[in-house]
Amino acid sequence: MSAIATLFHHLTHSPHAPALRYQGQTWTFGDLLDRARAYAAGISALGVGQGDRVVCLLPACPELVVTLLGHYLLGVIHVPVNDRYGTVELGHILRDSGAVAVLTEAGSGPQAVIDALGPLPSLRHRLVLGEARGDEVDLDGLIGDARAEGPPAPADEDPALIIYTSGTTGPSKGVILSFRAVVAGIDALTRLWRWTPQDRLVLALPLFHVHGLCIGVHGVLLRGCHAELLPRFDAAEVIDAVGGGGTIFMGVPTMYRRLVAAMDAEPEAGAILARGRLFTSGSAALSASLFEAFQRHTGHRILERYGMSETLLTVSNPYPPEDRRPGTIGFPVPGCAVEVRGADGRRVEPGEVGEILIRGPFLMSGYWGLPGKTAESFDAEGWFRTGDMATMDPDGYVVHRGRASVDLLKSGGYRISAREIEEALADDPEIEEVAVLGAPDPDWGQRITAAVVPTRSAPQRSAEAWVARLQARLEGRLAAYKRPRAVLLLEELPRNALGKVQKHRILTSPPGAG
Ligand code: MCA
Ligand code: AMP
Repeated sequence: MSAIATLFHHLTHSPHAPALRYQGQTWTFGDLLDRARAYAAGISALGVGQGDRVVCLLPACPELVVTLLGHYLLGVIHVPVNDRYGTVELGHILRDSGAVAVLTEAGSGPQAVIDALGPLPSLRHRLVLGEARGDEVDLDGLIGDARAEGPPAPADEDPALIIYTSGTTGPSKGVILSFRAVVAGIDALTRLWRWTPQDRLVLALPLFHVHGLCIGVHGVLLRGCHAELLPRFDAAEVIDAVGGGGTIFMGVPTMYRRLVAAMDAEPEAGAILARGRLFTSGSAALSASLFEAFQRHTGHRILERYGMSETLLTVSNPYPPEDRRPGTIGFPVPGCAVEVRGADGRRVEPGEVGEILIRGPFLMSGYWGLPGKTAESFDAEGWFRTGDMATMDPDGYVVHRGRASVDLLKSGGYRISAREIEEALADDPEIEEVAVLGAPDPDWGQRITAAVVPTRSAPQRSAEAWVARLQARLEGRLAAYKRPRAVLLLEELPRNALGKVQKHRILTSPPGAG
């Protein structure tokens, strides 16, 4: 069966089964498919077709899933984007992807950001959920009586999604994920985790990254289960949703920390979460102490796994709870090959640090419009270089040991390019030099920190006043979670003999700290 047919199996064969619950309303697989076909007919009539890119800035809601499925029916490439992005991030993505249409909610932040960007060469249609203005197209009006019936079904190797993600250099890159990759990767993972049609997923993750969109939405489609969709993460709402019958929850460590804090405050919440079946964590490292605190409250051993936009989910702890080992990411997911290799290309011995390399059907097709960067990210044998460092326990469990580059940060589970922030700060006339780094933080994993060398003529300011200045200068340009929360004032940046900034020295022994 083709990848698209596999993905649409429950949509076409289980039309009466519930697929989503959102704000008290249930959407069956049949409802989603019916609306998706109508949406596909609507955008087709606007001239949007196979291979075109449509940027989706809708918040997590059923219409987001409808538009995703409508795009899949036509072979239109769905480009999910963080709805908190500012002009720098969104301007880049709209231009780089050459999107012909963009989806936003009426009156939302992204709508204002796009207004501020002005006309873009490729963008022909602004589709709006809610009341349309001027030449915008109202999504409900577009979803008319016509139904897309028989457009050419996308081939397995056709791109399904382009997911923009941060790199170590400059602006974000579009990761192209084919139908084959998404279906193979999520099918393998959700089988490993024993999802069944009886499961109800409590989905409180953003739907513009692999974690929420690929595992969450595609997992529901592939396994025929049912998601309680929450517009955003809130510990109390997650606890209520598990109390109401939710069986699976997936989160980033920051979310688990908040759940533990809620249970510390109200221990009955632990008994409610105990009713769930499976709790998974990923996107950033889960500490063993957080694993233990969650187990103490709920009896559940969180299943930690590892993934990446470019590779989908490739390493996971085993399903049997007693085999889930805290502080590790587990074993290769069936169907893909994972190796940890040293700089000399040899597989590491237990305890030795090396880079995680991945090969197999879950890998991206490449970076959008960047054949050179795509080629650089694979070695001569076709292994994808993740840039993640790891060791292996003697019995094969993989332990994540951080990133090779100090320029790629993780905060709240979001991947962040230090360079993107440095470039956005470079036009500050009162900054001589700036380096952005991630300071360890118990809540966010890493706290975005700017090491600033002020110009000689800059007025004297405290570090707090600098934080306020940087925040204000980046407002509207970069998403809030990328704006520095701390500033270290330095007289100069530490450099090596070749003049390269040595970021690792800034947090440990900043030279001339003022
Ligand atoms: C938000 N705030 C922050 C940060 N984020 N402060 C410091 N560091 C941060 N990282 C601030 C906001 O500016 C705001 O401050 C206040 O916290 C509340 O902001 P809000 O956005 O509402 O935060 P939140 O809703 O509490 O967000 C926390 C969160 C969120 C729910 C954990 O970060 C989240 O959804 N993360 C998931 C990311 C994710 O899905 N990653 C997957 C990619 P003020 O009040 O002052 O304005 S990784 C992936 O896909 C791979 C394949 C994988 O392995 O999974
Ligand atoms: P993204 O491309 O946004 O999906 O982020 C991928 C990155 O998240 C990986 O390269 C890792 O650095 C990090 N990551 C994902 N899962 C884990 C995990 N379980 N432990 C540590 N880091 C993780």
